[in-house]
Amino acid sequence: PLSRTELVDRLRAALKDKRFHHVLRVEQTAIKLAQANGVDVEKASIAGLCHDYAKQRPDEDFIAAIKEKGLDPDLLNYGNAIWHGVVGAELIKDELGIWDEDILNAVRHHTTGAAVMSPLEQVVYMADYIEPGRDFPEVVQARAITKRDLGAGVAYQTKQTLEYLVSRNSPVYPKTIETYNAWVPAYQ
Ligand code: DGI
Ligand code: FE
Ligand code: FE
Ligand code: FE
Repeated sequence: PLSRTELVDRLRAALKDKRFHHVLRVEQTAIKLAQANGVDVEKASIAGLCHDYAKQRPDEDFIAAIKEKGLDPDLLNYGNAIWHGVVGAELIKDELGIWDEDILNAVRHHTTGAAVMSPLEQVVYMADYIEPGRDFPEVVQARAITKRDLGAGVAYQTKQTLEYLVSRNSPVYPKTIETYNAWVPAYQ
């Protein structure tokens, strides 16, 4: 397997500077959330570093991977926002040699969440949302809630994201709605 230094070099090469620095902040935030929640810190580091590995790939790469790997054809109705996690995990497996399914699921679900998420998946989902470079108004509350209760943070982000998508008339990927139904009513 690649060392952390080798992984960082691969991320630096794959991403523009701004995105690369986001990834480093997500890693550090994921490590802290992992320590606070009894999650494997090395897996949190790897997943945090890799979660946006595919973000700057051309659409053709994702379309080819969806077809070649027999992924859900409904994915073709979405775009980079959904593909870079779900399809990006396949590219990470092939190109970075990361085979750990918990890490790959954390990448797959970092944008949409999922009805069932392991503690590592929750850590990466929240680290991406609350890393110190994020500055939308709700992030202050998101950080406080997540520090108190990781699952409550998942519910908070899921509700905010759905409200944001609906307010912009954006298409909602079905998994995002599944995440809402599984997490938000439970935390009322
Ligand atoms: O890759 P990042 O910018 O670090 O963060 P992310 O992977 O969480 O992506 C966030 C974007 O994804 C944000 O603009 C909202 C969008 N998004 C999340 N869920 C959905 C979605 N977009 C669509 N169309 N449908 C969704 O269900
Ligand atoms: Fe992302
Ligand atoms: Fe996110
Ligand atoms: Fe991200």
